[in-house]
Amino acid sequence: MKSPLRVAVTGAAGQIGYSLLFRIASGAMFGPDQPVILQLLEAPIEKAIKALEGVAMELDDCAFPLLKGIVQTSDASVGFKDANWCLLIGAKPRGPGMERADLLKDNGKIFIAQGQVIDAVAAADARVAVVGNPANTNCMIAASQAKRLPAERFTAMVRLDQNRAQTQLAKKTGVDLTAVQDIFIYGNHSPTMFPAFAHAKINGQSAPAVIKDDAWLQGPFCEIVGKRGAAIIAARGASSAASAANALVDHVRSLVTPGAVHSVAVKSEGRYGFDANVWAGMPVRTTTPGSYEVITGYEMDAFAQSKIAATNKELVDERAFVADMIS
Ligand code: NAX
Repeated sequence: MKSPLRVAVTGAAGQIGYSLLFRIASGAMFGPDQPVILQLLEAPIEKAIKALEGVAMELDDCAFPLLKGIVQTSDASVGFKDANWCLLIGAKPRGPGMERADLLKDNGKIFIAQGQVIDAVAAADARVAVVGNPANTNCMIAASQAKRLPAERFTAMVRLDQNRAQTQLAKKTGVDLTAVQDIFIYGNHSPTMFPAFAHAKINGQSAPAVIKDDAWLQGPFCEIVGKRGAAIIAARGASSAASAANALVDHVRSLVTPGAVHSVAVKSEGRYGFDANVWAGMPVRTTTPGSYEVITGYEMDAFAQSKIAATNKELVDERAFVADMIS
């Protein structure tokens, strides 16, 4: 039997946490032969701590053979201790009338503190995946605090956007979902992100050649994917939770599966028109478990370049809002 992986999850009693933890414990994230210890971190709020107790009781009641321990804490130095994976979901939501700059700064404080503690106490091979919004910039902030862990270990999730785009292309063409490949998300996890449809394949053929409707691809397709989160809030009265948890399972599973090709927000080295040192969604190929290389060489036409310029501008603006915190 392999030794257990320690998986730290922040915001563990939140709605994404509630959909996620049971799947990690069942083996969906790290495989059916990989035991795990869940280290659950919540905000030091009585209601959240109490809710976390209930979640831990339910995890116990599932009798998952792979679940070898549960830590419940509101102390980051306990939650991240020796963690191999740190899944950062907990974040401050945008309140009524709150300015974007204030949201960025409030979350900046959380991610600076967590970045420092992770760097100090997590395992030598620790990997960090950020979901809490604004995910790309929160990830950049956490990574900025790391002196021991390399920046490539810090990724943010754009997989939900990739999954949404894949499904929309399959629905449009009436093919099975698995016939749609190589649809990658560039940029910010926000309505500005760009699903690069020109490189997607449907049954091995170029997606635009199969769909024969560039106006739909450039307009409604990009809009449906970009505004899907808002559409779910409008319909459900709450933000995406199960699909976000599922996307995080996919994000990590793909990152530990050599050869997997998928969209991840990673530190930009200036490729595809992104400023260096913003965290931007782009296609990666997993090399060894937990490590990846950016797939280079996709040609961007004028439309793609303009979309990337817009999402890059948003990332650069977000970075400017928090520059004084991370310098
Ligand atoms: P919830 O409000 O249900 O849960 C968040 C939990 O985090 C709460 O239990 C809260 O007590 C906890 N928390 C807050 N600050 C904390 C801290 N400093 N340390 C530990 N725990 C803390 O939100 P939920 O629906 O679970 O969403 C969580 C985050 O994911 C939000 O920021 C949300 O915007 C973001 N999302 C990101 C997505 C993505 O694709 N990157 C998609 C889904 C989701 O919108």
